[in-house]
Amino acid sequence: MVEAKTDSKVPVVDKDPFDLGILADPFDFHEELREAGPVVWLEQYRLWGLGRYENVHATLNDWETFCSSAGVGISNFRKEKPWREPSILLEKDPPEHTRARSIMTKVLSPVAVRKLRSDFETAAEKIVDEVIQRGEFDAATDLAEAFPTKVFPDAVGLTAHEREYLLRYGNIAFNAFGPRNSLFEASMAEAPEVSEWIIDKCRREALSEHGFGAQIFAHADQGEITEHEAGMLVRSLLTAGLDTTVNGIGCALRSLAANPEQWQILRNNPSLVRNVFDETLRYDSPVQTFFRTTTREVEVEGVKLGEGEKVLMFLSAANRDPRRWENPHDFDIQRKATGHVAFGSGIHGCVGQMVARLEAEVLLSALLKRVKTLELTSEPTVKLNNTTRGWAHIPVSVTAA
Ligand code: PQP
Repeated sequence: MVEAKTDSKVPVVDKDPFDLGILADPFDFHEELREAGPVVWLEQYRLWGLGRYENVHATLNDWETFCSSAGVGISNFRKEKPWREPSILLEKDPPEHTRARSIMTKVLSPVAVRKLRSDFETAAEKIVDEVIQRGEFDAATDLAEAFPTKVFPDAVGLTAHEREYLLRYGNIAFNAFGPRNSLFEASMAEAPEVSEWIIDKCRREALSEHGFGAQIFAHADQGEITEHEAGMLVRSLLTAGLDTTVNGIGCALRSLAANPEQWQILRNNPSLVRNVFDETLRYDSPVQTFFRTTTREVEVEGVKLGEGEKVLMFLSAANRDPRRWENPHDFDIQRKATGHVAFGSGIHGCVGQMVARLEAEVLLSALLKRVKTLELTSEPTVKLNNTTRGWAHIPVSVTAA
């Protein structure tokens, strides 16, 4: 526990950012946070919060002061035992991080990702054709879940696809970055069973000869990493690669269905499809928050932060900061949305973003080719998680083009 730091200058926010009601609809809370000040004291957890773009961006880009190796969730690994062996990518600082990162950069290179396109397109066309025949469907389960859970395990080289396990593991890992609330407890109850399954899938023998998994093990063969580290990087891929894209694609479909004029703009100009994804990530960021831990005493905007203290960065509040964005609460696929921090920034900036972008582009393009109108038939249902934002159900109807 951190000692009280309520400097009279520091705005205190009493609301719980991980309250289920706030997670379900966080936007008013984010506004409160940004307007309270550049640095706030979150009394509920006794740690620092950042909601403005400039400060979130600066913190992401100062890994020497705001480290990841004490965990990027609320738990401080220097004081509490992590729920699983820490990631050698996400939960490390240079120089260890640099070694893992350079391997992932190679494995997920533009050339490697480009090779996936035609398989992704075939899968997208099949899935989209099937839902269009039905006319009415659930865009969350039938598209946003169905597509990544088909193509991503193939790309990694998982031979047996138990999509349900992969989604459950992601849900556990992302809940585990948060506090011990009901979401955390429910997740942890199934962690032993699901973790056992995941660890088994991270073995060299469980992976096909082609795919990202085998590429990672090739670096172990070169002596750059150990066999165990290779398995840990496969675990990173499996943790990071599914829930994030499921939620990202779901948020894109929900935003388009809720804003039919944007769908029409996109139909008239399909080259906007990649921008749609950036605008989605800005507007409805699938990864809402990450933490850092201070490595030294540091002053931020006149506020003194002590050493070893947790800082909660609200990526999604930064992505709607009116100081950075015009009309931040409008979903506008024609705006310049790049520069958002939904993929992070700096040395931990999302190394898998090209795969995510490709998935979104291919699925939306397949839909765009075949669908004239996309409309909600009832209110979408939000999917609650301590870190991610997404939709459990998006009931829609479509008419064929
Ligand atoms: C959002 C790495 C990255 C990716 C890990 C790990 C877990 C999650 C993520 C989060 N992540 N995009 O375990 O190494």
